[in-house]
Amino acid sequence: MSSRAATRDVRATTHDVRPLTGNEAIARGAWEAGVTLASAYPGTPSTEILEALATYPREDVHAQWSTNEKVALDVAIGASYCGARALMAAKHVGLNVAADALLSQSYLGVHGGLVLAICDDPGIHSSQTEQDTRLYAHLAVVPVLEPADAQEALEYTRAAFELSETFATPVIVRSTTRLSHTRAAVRVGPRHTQPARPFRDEPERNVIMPSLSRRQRPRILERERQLETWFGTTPLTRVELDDTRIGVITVGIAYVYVKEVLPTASILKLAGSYPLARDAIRDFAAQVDRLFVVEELEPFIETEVRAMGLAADGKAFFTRIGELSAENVREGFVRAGVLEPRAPAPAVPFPPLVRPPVLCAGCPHIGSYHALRGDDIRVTGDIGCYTLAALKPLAAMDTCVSMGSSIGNAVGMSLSGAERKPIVATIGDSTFLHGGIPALIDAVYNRANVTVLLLDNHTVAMTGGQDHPGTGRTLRGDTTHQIDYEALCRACGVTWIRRIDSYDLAAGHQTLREAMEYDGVAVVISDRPCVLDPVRIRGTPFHIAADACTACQSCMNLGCPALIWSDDMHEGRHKVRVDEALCIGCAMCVQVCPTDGFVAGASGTDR
Ligand SMILES: Cc1ncc(C[n+]2csc(CCOP(=O)(O)OP(=O)(O)O)c2C)c(N)n1
Repeated sequence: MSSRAATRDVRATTHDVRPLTGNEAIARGAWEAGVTLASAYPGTPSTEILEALATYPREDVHAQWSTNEKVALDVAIGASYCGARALMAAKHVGLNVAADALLSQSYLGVHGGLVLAICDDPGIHSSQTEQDTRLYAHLAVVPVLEPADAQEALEYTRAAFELSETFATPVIVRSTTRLSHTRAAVRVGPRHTQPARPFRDEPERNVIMPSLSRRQRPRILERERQLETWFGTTPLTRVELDDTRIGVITVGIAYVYVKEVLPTASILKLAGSYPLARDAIRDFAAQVDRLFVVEELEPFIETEVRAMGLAADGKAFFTRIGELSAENVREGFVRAGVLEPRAPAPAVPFPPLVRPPVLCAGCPHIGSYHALRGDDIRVTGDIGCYTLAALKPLAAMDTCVSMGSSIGNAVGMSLSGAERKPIVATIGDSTFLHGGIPALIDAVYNRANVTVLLLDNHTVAMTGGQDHPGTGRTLRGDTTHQIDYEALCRACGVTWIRRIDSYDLAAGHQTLREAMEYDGVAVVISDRPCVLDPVRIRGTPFHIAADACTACQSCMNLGCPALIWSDDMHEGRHKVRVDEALCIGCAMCVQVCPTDGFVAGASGTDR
């Protein structure tokens, strides 16, 4: 969905049914609950929550991209302080960034309902790590609700705001990739506007300090106890008693797989994993002969159930790595002796082709990293489309840790005295604004000798092309202040700053060498819009003139997917040809071809 989709009337005055993804349903639930502020930093699989909220009327909800997840949560907390219902959304690793604020807020409590929609990525489809957000819920002593499908995503989000205000606590609604991105028929309802709850002018409750936290610590543990009772009695937690030989405790999307695989088993479907509804679990366990826990990722419930002295099986049969599925849950029950093995599925006649991830044809990052190829430079990388430059043939990135790490890593390399090569930190525009700026200040402050290559493609390409402060447009497409990177870097204390065109390979090469010779922090801004966003760029394609290719294969070092092997050979080596459907005419290949073989225009035009 485009973040700049025109606002249409998405309100419903009566109940009706709509096809919504889990993320759209979370947005809907928040809107129905009367949310008036929502903030997020994009990240798969959570991005569409805010994009969906931005399609609701402006007068209902202020929806914004924040510069990072901690800022997003702080913004939501600010709204909550003023009595507004507020939503913050992030992917699981985004909660790492926001965790500091979350833990404090748990102690402070909330005024207006405060809900965090956190989407985990089991299977690491598009993330740095595999993490189970439920562990954060426990750490922060805040409840976590785990919907199983899009309908529940809506209802649980609505309930989360009530829960938040009833118990004065932030509430996490946890989704996972499969739920966030699956579309289903969802019954929607009208919006419930909330009465104003003015700011409580009580600094002794609003300002965190040791005396407050010491006072609050026993209170939040009492809140935990009360929430445990709520989780055991809410209709969102339900027992489906059937064949009592097998009882399964499950939560979230795992419930759907259990139902598919064991339709007649007895099930305790929990509304969430923390605080755990222990009384409901004890009652359920007493009614079944053999107890299983089926949950995605960590043995979070299982460990607690065992600690309660109940015999239960879980991760011995159901994987702790990656996503659950109907297939692997079925296999687990086969291994546990509950189900008979099925005849193996017929083999697929030909296996699907493995397609390694590649940068797009004409991606400006290709030019930037082409200038950094070779063994004579140490290159730290960061998170974004450009992380793919670590792969062959560019192979121009040595390290990558987490968002914003590239500059700090480079500072450490420089100041350790253990690295002799010039050090270049490479970082995308959104990532720079997210977490790179403090590290740049650190580099200048501590007199590191590093070059920072800022890859300005004017968008958050990795997550589908969102706006950020460098684009000068908001989530709703309004024009706003646009960050001036040169002025920003200068304000951080950088004096050596150059701007290059990412497609100009010679200039990139030359400027980066000069930057590396500079003694101190140098910044090179590599500037070209992403070829997909905000509009798909389609220039005149190139082709290779007949017999011009000598199979030197220099152009193949670009890793541009529009350059493909030809069946024609020259001196035993494959020649190259252009996939004209992919080529956007960036002309980077033209600059590396020693025989000037590339010709503008579709093939056949030179014959
Ligand atoms: C903590 C965290 N938040 C969000 C993400 C999702 N994410 C991955 S890369 C990225 C930013 C990419 O934008 P940019 O740095 O501009 O590089 P581009 O992809 O445009 O090349 C985001 C938001 C993440 N991986 N980790």
